Amino acid sequence: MGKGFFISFEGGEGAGKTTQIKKLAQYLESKGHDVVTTREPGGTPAADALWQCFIDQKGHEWDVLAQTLLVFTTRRLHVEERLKKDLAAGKVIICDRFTDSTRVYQGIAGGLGLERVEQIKQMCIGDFEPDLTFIFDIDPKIGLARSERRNNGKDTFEEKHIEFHEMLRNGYRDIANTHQDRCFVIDASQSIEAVEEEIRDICLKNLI
Ligand code: T5A
Repeated sequence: MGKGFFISFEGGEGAGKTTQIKKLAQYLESKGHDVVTTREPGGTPAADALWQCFIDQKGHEWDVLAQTLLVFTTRRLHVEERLKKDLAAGKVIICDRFTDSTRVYQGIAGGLGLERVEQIKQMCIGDFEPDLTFIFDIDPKIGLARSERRNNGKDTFEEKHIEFHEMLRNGYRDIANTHQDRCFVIDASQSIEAVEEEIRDICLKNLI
């Protein structure tokens, strides 16, 4: 049993995270790593069910503090019931979104403020952070168009005005600057193959 490694993927809507998570998981498995993939909000049956409550309220938006408390409730369950155990078992965890999503969606674009997010975070999961974070940077118009083509519809945050999505993009760039020790900004407008290669290179230098 050794200490594992925790990788998170972050970015605005339709940036290509899910696509690349599958590819990276396969690649790392081929190199002999014990890999688990997961996502937030959710990651355990109870956390998934709690997030589904929020999704089901479409049309009656929760205020930003309620959203933040909800995502940190689901995150605490995810960390305590799953992620800490996987790390203790020496696994490589690849997670689609983590606390940086809350910093950006609720703290910055949602207006709650980063200080409030950090206070709630400390209370719920302490200093638990990824070892490595990929931030997918893309013009939101391109990301939203990708999501729409795939979904045939918009979800809760996708239907927000374009300025909201620009705030997300700038927020993620700020997070990358503040957390340079773990964050790598990826140009997500490149081809799927080019993004894949860039991510592998960074993993080779930082993990393998
Ligand atoms: N949220 C989440 C909060 O508000 N606070 C929080 O704390 C957390 C954790 C989650 C929502 O919850 C919010 C943020 C989100 O709004 P979600 O459905 O998981 O909702 O949303 P996303 O994470 O944005 O998932 P998406 O599936 O929309 O985006 P992905 O995963 O970034 O994109 P992906 O890989 O599915 O690709 C989208 C399409 O583009 C194509 C793919 O084939 C696919 O069709 N594609 C490319 N096309 C061209 N070139 C490339 N390089 C491409 N890469 C992918």
